[in-house]
Amino acid sequence: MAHKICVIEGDGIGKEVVPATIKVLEATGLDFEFIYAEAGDEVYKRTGKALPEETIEKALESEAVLFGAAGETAADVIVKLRHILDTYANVRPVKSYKGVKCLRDDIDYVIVRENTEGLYKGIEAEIDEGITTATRVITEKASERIFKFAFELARERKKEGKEGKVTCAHKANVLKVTDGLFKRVFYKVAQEYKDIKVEDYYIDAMNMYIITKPHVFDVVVTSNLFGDILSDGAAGTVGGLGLAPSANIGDEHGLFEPVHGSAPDIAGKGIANPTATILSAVLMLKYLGEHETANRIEKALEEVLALGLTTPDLGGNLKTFEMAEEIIKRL
Ligand code: GGG
Repeated sequence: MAHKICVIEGDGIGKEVVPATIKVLEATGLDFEFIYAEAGDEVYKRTGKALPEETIEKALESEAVLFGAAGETAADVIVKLRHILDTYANVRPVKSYKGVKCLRDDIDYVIVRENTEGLYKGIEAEIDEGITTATRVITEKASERIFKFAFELARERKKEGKEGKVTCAHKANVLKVTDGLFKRVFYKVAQEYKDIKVEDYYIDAMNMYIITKPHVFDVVVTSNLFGDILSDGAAGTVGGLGLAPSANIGDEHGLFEPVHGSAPDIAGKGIANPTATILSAVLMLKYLGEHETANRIEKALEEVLALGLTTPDLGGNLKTFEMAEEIIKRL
């Protein structure tokens, strides 16, 4: 049976990197039914709704969602969609590829970001003129499930030869109540995973360590906003946002998207790097149980990167679709 995938290109370069990724998926020979849906700044301007009901329905009834990029309406599109689908774990691999200028060539870890609460819960208010607040929500329940997810992932990676370690990043010395709870729950859950090493760092120090010793990490788990910021910095150590994929995983749904946004500075030029979206599709295929096809795409992509057949952000001179074509040739 065909895999039913809801495809939301979104804004800016989403309209370029997603079609290039669809071409690669179609070339694998797997059977897909792509259901297209709209969301983002453009549909908001046209209809007054950034995330139309029809899009939500299509996302809910698909096996997985492939998303491109959000712009100004990110809070009402991608953050909201993650909440609706209850995709509580945002999985952001950080990996160095041959042929790409990276800080080191042995970086291979995963940032697991709690996706449903923290400061991205969206509880903001203007309590008086010139005085605004945002409420940071950290619950025991959501913390427990993200830590379990991180520990299970570390176990899976250990089977593949990785160290088997989870690093928790927080700011419990300042955010004593919210991150106090977060850190406490981390060590409580760790008790159930004696086979996995544990450590914790303050988020500011962690921000330095992903630059000074990125090779020592395996699974890094953190709260929503910290994870959003940390993962962009981490992407910078392995070639930039053009190479950073992500998976949003819940118990019922999976949503896959590049870490980058709509990149209005290069949108429409046809030069956006499709790698992050193609690697997000690789994560989607693994989620769908299509491991052989996922590995085939990643291997072809690795060859293309190693040969320098890339878009200008990585020093090449290919267009978005030309890079996708090079991958297709090697599938
Ligand atoms: N494809 C991811 C995207 O569009 N990112 C833009 C953005 O602002 N995202 C916020 C977030 O990842 O929480």
